Amino acid sequence: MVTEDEAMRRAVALAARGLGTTSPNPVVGCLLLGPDGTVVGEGFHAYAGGPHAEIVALAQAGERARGGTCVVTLEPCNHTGRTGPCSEALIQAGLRRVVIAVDDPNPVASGGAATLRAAGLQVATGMRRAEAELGNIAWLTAVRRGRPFVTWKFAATLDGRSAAADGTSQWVSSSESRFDVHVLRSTVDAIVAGVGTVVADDPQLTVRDLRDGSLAIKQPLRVVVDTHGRTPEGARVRDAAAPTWIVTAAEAGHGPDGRVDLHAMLTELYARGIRSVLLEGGPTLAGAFLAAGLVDRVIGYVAPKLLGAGRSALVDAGVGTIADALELDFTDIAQIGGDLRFTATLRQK
Ligand code: AOF
Ligand code: ZN
Repeated sequence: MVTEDEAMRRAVALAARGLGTTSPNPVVGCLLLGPDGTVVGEGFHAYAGGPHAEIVALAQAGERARGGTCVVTLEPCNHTGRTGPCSEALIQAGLRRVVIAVDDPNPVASGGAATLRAAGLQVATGMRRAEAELGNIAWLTAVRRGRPFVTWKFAATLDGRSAAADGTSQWVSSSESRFDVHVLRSTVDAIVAGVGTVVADDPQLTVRDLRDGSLAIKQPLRVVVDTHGRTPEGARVRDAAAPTWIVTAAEAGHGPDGRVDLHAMLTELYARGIRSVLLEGGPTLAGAFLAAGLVDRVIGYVAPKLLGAGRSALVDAGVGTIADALELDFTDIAQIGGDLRFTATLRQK
């Protein structure tokens, strides 16, 4: 026997197992409780085009779901897309009650709750909503805004420097932090860097196992923001390890500053199915994203070092006076090796 609240907690945890592989679809977790309150089926959405979480759980439960309760992190879909409507499948399976954490913001698929109610099922929404929202934050934000969810990631010393006065920047953060970044990369659809970083550091921008250097099977799209097309022919971002899009202003259009139009670039990425991007590398590019209001979350690795002189982690974010400072809320703080990792979300202006 589990309570519905406990079942939802487990559904949110199950959903997270799809992180990094479901785009352009959401992560979804589902538990089915039989009439006596025992778990008779569970499932999560593993990849776009694959069965939805509810269908996986129903297949497991079979007849045992009849008269029971479906506990699901996202409103069941109501449309025939790559698969059939989950609302109908739940009705056919004879469920009595459906508990939902978050309403579906996708206009194509929403309406499942209404369909279920019309068929006489009890529907309750909002259980553990905040937790489920956080678990699906990239997809939900992307669908609501029509552009990918943007995380700016940086590494810096305690005094906010990401390179020393002579330009050296390797190993600002610990090996544990660098490993953590590869885990972070594995959860996003694209990694974005500026051409300045590509020219200066020649990063590969792939997801690797740092113990043996082997490449992960699924690689995010590499995106280089390169106004004038300066990416060197032999740059490692051009290798065959992952797909790459080199975005020039000629292709994406010019923004107000004469450089690549970042709004247009993100809109195009969304159209290509990208729901989350990790913005890495380039204090100038990060400043441009922030100034344009295009950063949703910041993850900073702060090393217990001081440099005094050196390059700032961030250059001009369009803030000239303290009243205009960009404001954030910390959502997580962790110790990674000897470093601190903070996660913070930007307040909407
Ligand atoms: C999922 N997995 O478990 C649920 C989803 O592309 P389709 O046809 O698979 O439909 C995707 C939409 O279905 C998705 O954007 C979301 O609105 C809804 N629910 N999607 O991929 C799931 N429950
Ligand atoms: Zn569905």
